[in-house]
Amino acid sequence: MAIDDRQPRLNRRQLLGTTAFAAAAGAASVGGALTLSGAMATPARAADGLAYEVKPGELDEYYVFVSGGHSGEIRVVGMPSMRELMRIPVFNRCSATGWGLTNESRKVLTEGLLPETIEFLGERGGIYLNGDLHHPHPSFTDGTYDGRYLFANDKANTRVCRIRLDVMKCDKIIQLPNQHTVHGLRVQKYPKTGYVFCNGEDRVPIPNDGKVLDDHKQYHAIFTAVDGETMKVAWQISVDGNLDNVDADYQGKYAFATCYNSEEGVTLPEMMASEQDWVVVFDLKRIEEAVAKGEFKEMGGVPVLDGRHGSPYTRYIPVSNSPHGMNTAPDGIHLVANGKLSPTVTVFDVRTFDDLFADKIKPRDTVVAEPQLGLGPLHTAYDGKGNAYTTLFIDSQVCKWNIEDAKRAYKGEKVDPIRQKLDVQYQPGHNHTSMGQTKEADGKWLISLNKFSKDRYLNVGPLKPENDQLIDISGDQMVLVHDNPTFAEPHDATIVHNSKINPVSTWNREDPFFADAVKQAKADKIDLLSDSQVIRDGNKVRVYMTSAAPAFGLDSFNVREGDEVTVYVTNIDDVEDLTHGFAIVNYGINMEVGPQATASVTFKADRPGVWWYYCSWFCHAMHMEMKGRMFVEPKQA
Ligand code: CUK
Ligand code: CUA
Repeated sequence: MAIDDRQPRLNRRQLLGTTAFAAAAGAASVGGALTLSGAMATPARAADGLAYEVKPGELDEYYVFVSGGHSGEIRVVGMPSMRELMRIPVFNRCSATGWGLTNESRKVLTEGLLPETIEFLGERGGIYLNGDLHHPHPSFTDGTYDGRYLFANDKANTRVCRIRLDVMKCDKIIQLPNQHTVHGLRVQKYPKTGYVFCNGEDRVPIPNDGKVLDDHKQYHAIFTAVDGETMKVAWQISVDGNLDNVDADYQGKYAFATCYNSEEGVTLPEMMASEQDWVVVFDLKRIEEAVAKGEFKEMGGVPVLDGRHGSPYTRYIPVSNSPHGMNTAPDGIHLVANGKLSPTVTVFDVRTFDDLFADKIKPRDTVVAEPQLGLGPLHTAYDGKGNAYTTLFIDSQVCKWNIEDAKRAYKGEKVDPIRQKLDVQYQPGHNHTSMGQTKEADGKWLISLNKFSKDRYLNVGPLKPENDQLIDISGDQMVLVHDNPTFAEPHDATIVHNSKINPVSTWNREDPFFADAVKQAKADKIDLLSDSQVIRDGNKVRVYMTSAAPAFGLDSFNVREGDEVTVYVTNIDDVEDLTHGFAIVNYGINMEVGPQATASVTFKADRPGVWWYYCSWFCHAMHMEMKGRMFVEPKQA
């Protein structure tokens, strides 16, 4: 094979690089003599910076879990290629996978709803059709990702979800009582997750049953700690003001949230009236002790403490009006509240919080820096080398600044903490660094999640995509290397090294995800891996069938008009990437059946006639022929 000009050449740095092995692999790549794995290849570089082009067949170094905003889903993206690898439906419905249609997904979507919501949703088919997913965050053990779970919030319907990272499916959704919206969500980093911290943003009466309407003095905002293992509310605490974003320390002692609307107003001018808002700090030990001693009010079935001003469980630290992002640095010491309406960010030292709760110091004594960065600071990320990267929404820039220099400037020294400002396109919200939300921040990559793309892409009509930009931060200067259009709407993301995540390729037959189906089959004396059979149980009919490329276990089955039919399809192919589907024409049914999985769907056979069912996931040369007929016998007149 001739040397392709587009192939990377060996440069000096690579030849002098880390190991002789890597250099040899690079040479082989240029010669084309070997097929190389992603880890060994030498992709394209920005000037002398990091490799960012990932060639066909190569693997990315990082997973990025990106929020889907008001699309309600999570997206899994490979970085640095920024290729979208997968979508995980959560609060939305998904036509391809049957999320929201299958019995397995409907159980996840309904079992954690509040009783009054179940009643409210009755006439809408029992599930919410929308969600607004902002903050996806993986579980931690000892300050870094452990690859078990990913948690995220639904701002629209006050829910918290958990995604299992072994199968990349959502397995739990709960709705929080007493609270109205969940906005900020972060998890406990130490000793492990542990708690999932959920900020209640809007203030409402508790209970919110119509007895109190416009009297907003009787409204409350609630902060919730969910137990990430059981997905139950551990405790709640009421606070003053509207909670915005939250983070936790690396010591397992404190959580802290930005708060706006200290005025507790209900209109925009009222909310912005005062010059100052605050960061509220929660003392987890004191709260746990109070819960253990029963010093709470039970409301909506969960323990609720009073954390408003004067409470032993909280402290309020004044900061400029309407702060937004709250970000703990990987040094385990510093945390930053981002000013939004103020051009500053406020830096705290968590080591002062013990004294703050002991009333030995004043709230503002916890502040160690407050650099002025530019207009609209929203969120801050870190490189693990002492630098911070703050998005400036109004300026459309990322500002790189040094934490130690900011502290020196705060003490009165003449130093400028700002290292560089880089234009981004346009109006960035969150930004993220590789492993930057863990103690293993590696200082290689930054992504800027921009709210507007404007002229960066071909025009697709009035609704434009968002723009996620990849920035190399490995050198002294930030270098923009890639634009990536995205659909509504990445608010937040987490960048996880691929060594932390180990998904399976085929389902385990013992998986709890379809345990109900397995249990029912057992009761019906059906072996799901071999039997295809129809069981009639009054007007309930259970249709069991296998699927093995390219045939279902049943060419046809009969039911009667008016029957409640449940179809269980078990994919007995034990082959990686061999997913089948099951769709019934004109019955509005489709579902994914992964290798070794069972999926089920229940519907009313209320249309007599012949209805073809077919495999919807391309599985075989004879995929088109993978089909059968459902005969629905008409009711006798
Ligand atoms: S929020 Cu969207 S830009 Cu919901 Cu994390 Cu700041
Ligand atoms: Cu089975 Cu397509």
